Amino acid sequence: MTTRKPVAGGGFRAIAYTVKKAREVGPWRLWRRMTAQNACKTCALGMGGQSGGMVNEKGHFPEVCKKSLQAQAADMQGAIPVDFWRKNTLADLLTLTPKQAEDCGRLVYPLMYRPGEHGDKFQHISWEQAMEHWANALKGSSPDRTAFYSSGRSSNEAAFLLQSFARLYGTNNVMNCSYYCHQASGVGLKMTFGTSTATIELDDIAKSDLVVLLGANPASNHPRLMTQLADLRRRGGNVIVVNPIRERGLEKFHVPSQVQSLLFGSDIASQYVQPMAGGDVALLVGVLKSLIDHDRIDASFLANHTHEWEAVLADARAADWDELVANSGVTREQIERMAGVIADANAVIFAWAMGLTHHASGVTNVLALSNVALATGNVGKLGAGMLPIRGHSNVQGVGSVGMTPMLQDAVRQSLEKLYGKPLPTTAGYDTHATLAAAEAGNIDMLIALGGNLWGSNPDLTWATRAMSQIKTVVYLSTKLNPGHFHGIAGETTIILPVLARDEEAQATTQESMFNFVRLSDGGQPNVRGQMRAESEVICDLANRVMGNAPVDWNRLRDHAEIRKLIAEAIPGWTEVGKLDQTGREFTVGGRVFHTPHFATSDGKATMSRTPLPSPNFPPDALRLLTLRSEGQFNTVVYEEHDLYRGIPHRHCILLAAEDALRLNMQDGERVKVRGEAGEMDNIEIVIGNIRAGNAAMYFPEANVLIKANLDPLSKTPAFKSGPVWIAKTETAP
Ligand SMILES: Nc1nc2c(c(=O)[nH]1)N[C@H]1C(S)=C(S)[C@@H](COP(=O)(O)OP(=O)(O)OC[C@H]3O[C@@H](n4cnc5c(=O)[nH]c(N)nc54)[C@H](O)[C@@H]3O)O[C@H]1N2
Ligand SMILES: Nc1nc2c(c(=O)[nH]1)N[C@H]1C(S)=C(S)[C@@H](COP(=O)(O)OP(=O)(O)OC[C@H]3O[C@@H](n4cnc5c(=O)[nH]c(N)nc54)[C@H](O)[C@@H]3O)O[C@H]1N2
Ligand SMILES: [Mo]
Repeated sequence: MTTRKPVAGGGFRAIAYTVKKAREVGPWRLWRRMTAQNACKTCALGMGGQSGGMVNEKGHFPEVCKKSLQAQAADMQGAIPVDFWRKNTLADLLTLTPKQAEDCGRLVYPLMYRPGEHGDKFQHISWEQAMEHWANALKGSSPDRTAFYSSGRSSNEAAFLLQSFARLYGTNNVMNCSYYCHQASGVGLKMTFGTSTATIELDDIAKSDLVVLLGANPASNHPRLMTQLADLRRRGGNVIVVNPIRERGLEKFHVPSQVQSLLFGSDIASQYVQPMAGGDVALLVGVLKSLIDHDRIDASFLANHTHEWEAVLADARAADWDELVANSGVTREQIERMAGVIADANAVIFAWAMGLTHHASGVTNVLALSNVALATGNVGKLGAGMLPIRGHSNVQGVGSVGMTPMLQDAVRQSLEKLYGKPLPTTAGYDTHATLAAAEAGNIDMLIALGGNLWGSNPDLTWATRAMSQIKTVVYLSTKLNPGHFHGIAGETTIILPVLARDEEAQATTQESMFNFVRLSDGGQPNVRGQMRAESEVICDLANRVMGNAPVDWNRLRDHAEIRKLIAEAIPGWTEVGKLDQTGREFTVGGRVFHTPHFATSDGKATMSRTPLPSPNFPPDALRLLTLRSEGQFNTVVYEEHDLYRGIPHRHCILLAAEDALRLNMQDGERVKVRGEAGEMDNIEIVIGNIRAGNAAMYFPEANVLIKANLDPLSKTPAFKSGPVWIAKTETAP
């Protein structure tokens, strides 16, 4: 179906979709999977766990959204047919779109591909062959030429095991998808508060009277958060949305579990600010300037609980309004109105996602936001604080348990004690640096625990080239994506079929974006095959490579044993060691601040100066935001159209009417879009409500267009401000 009219978020369409999916995979089976005691597998809001599926951290039921159903139903698909691999050469597989790859079904046995062999096709191999090949390759590889990647869908147990194995093997080349996601938030928050995650818990939202939501589209990506925002408006609070696109679901949302809201919709934004992409630093400095001008700064909070406030306020005072307005693309009046609403509120939560992090100024954005929060005394009290809206369901946990390049000293020392062996202290490659090292011929083996490392990269031509320089790539995956075919190794590519967390025989844990650790019971797969638990595969590998030393890897096949190690090694996680006895889920210690005493040596927060991003941008280019539709989960595409934005298919570019007029282009016209890394032809123009000067296209397809312009502090690529040029297409549609 196609529609060109944006519709409000949520509502009956979400319910109709539920019914459709239930029919496809069996209503009873789907219901059982949805209500089992497992954490939801999509976003990091943290549904499910011991209180049962579809229950939030405060015990509220039913909490369900379309994409959690989508993901569940997709994992319940049948197996990829046996003759699929016999029929298709690599060249055939390279033509699959993300949706076609996803729709192939579940991976059920190990596969191997070596260029040119077996008619250039993937071969079905046994687990024994796969593991032996992998272990031998690792034994022959050198640790500094080996890299480990993890997405955020895996369990804490699997991630902890894999990073432990990597360190003991001798490398810090350990990274996760966060480097392409919220790393800028982690770095900015750590610089300011000494911790790198949300400073609030879920309950705080109910105690706030203003949420400032920047660069996030929770109507699509975190629908359960919309219930909280709708409730906040209903109790008389405010929501300020800062986003270059007028996302319809952030104006009005139909909460499916509330009758009144389902029928008539709930208002969300009370003020909608549309900056230029990358204009947030200037906007936030403007807010600070206005607060100073109107004497609305909490001076005693700054003096008692922060460092460096004098320099930050002096910069804002000295900033020039004309420059702030030009750089942000927002009028002074709008900025001052926003500042006034923040100043009038009692308890403000500042929430953000990729619209702030996916820029070369990603960390600066987070610092500028933290400055506004501190200047108004809105951190370290009930109902107020910082909320990075995390992506994958367990991306925060994967990072917490150490799936990051260099470990904190304390964690490394604890692990050294536990394993009785010194661990590497080198910097290790982050995600982009791994690909760059691969391109330079410096990586022999890459191990990917889930995800689609290839498709997540900017400049996909470069990513393909980089991955082809690696000798062996091993993927542990549930389903196919184009990364398995484009991210092919020079010598051997192995795909190992694994169980999703909620199909594993043993319980696992996950951490939500509110620092809440869930216990998931596991369950059974819906499809027959040779899939194994991720932890089992890692223990098997470790055993083959290292034998029984320095730990008994066979003992660690028991998840309760892994949890004991996590409890000892990871600060704030002692409770995870008791989880098997008590079943009591918990909030990680030392992260939530309800008093202004932060995790720094003297308890004070540190403000940072935030220079405005350089206005050097090709004057004839548009700023391209690459984003998600409601019908995809990252590189996994479930539906081709974007219902909420009224965009009929994925080969579209969203443009403002005045840009289209200036370029002499019409709605529906097919054009060529050129970026710094490549071009896409036959792209349909959709005219919509986006701030003039910006354009939007879908990730991952648009990754062929953009070059990696990295944030120097977090190494996050600027996925949301690459220059693009549009030209009339020569080929007729
Ligand atoms: N349905 C669904 N849910 C998901 C995902 C998914 O793919 N699909 N992915 C998961 C993951 S891993 C993540 S990280 C999150 C992502 O969640 P989001 O960050 O919400 O997703 P995006 O679509 O990348 O973009 C967010 C918004 O930022 C705005 N934006 C872009 N540039 C700027 C800017 O310069 N300034 C401001 N203020 N706004 C800007 C865009 O217009 C868009 O509305 O969602 C998670 N949940
Ligand atoms: N241009 C542009 N690029 C971006 C972004 C953007 O907004 N714009 N967003 C970035 C962001 S925020 C992120 S997080 C990354 C996404 O980075 P990734 O996390 O690497 O990618 P995903 O698409 O989520 O990975 C999907 C694959 O994970 C596997 N999988 C799913 N479930 C499981 C499981 O339970 N276990 C295992 N082992 N495998 C599983 C399946 O094979 C599936 O195809 O992309 C980044 N890239
Ligand atoms: Mo993400």
